[in-house]
Amino acid sequence: MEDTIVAISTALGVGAISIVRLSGKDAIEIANACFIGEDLNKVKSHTIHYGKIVDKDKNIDEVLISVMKEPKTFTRENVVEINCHGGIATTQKVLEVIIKNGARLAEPGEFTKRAFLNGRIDLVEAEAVMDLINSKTDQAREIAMSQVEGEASKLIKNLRKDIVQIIANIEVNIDYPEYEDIEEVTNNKIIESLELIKNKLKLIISESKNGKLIREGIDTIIIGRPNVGKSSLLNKLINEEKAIVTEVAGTTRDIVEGKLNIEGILINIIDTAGIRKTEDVVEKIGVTKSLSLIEKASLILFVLNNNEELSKDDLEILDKIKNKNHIIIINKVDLENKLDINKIKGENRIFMSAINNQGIHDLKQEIKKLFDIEKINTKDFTYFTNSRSIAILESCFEDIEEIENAIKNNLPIDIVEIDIKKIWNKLGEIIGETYQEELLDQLFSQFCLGK
Ligand SMILES: Nc1nc2c(ncn2[C@@H]2O[C@H](COP(=O)(O)OP(=O)(O)OP(=O)(O)O)[C@@H](O)[C@H]2O)c(=O)[nH]1
Ligand SMILES: [Mg+2]
Repeated sequence: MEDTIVAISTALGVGAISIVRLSGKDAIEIANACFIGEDLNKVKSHTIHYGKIVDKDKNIDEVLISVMKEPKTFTRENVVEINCHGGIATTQKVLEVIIKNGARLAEPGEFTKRAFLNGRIDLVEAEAVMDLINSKTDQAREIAMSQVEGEASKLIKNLRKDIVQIIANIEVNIDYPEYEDIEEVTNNKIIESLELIKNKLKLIISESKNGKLIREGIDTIIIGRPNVGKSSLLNKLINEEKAIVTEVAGTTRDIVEGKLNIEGILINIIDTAGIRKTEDVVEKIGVTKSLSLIEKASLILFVLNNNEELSKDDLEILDKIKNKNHIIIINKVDLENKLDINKIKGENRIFMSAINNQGIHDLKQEIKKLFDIEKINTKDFTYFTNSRSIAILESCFEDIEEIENAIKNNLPIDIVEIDIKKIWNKLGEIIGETYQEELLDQLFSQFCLGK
């Protein structure tokens, strides 16, 4: 990290002000070399200065420069921020001049990567910086912010402390096996402590999954046979005539997407082609797409027509979705009942008449209940939102179960100890105490340039 990096840190486009940011040992010197105003090498840290950026004898822009000396900066290196006039040409030109004077163009996320490598933030906090930038709802922003502030990392640090405690107990007992039944006592104690850790993990995992929903939204798909009213339902939910509705079966052939917000939780909703056996080439592709989307969705809204008898197709779909989050919607209740409702097992049933706006409110309530949206909303936001952390937590949970079994099967305690240490290491990966270079590259490359 010897070199000094530079990037445009604001969005590229026309705006009142843009910021060109430098970080590194020579940041102040490089900025000073193309600045007319005060001698930046001599100014106090965390001060701001008016002057001009020049390219040899040519004035480029009138600017305000902030000088922040290490270590109290975002990267823990010398940081200079040049506030120049916005607009693509000026900002680019200032960047060019800085590069000419010896800085290197930063890679995406390199500022944050340096903050991590210099120990100012851990990996969870670094990832949360990205989440913060990408937040689309207030809830998402709050979760990200709590991670930036290190609340989530604290959970991991505490779990690691618990594990160290177990290891310490094992070692004491290995070193001083004074009592005959020491082994049994130790084993019971370890299992007890592991159970506690397992419960904590379980809670963090389930809350993290909810947190992920808040950040990314609940991917929801509307399925059902042709003409049951799927597109009508989509339109009512999003309050917009987005999907075409006609009395012709097979109207929707491709997917139609919409978004709605239930008490701050984003629902990404997809209307699909009605599922039926068809010879129409285009419709066939649509049907295949509908079926494949079932696998990926977090919530399935299965629409049936109250005015038609239950068909074999319906039963097939019901079977397909039985193990997934789903709500069964019996639409067209304004028409005569021909559907044998008793044949449909399952609790989540909503009676609806999309045409009369009946049942839409109930459906939203049901979604709220299914995903515990109320609970999500009133919680303090301390959990993990990225899949990487969640996957590691899940694998630690499984490891603990295996260790418990091993202990019950009388595996020697020193081997158990090694496995417990492995969990300690794995948890370290979440916060970046132990990491691999490739992981860092992959992670930070997802950042935007200049962050
Ligand atoms: N009576 C009555 N008609 C409805 C209701 N909901 C939808 N319809 C009508 O049913 C027909 C089909 O509605 P769509 O929303 O296009 O149905 P779809 O499931 O999207 O159909 P495909 O795209 O062909 O699969 C239209 O004529 C709607 O006006 C309802 O609650 N009651
Ligand atoms: Mg449709």
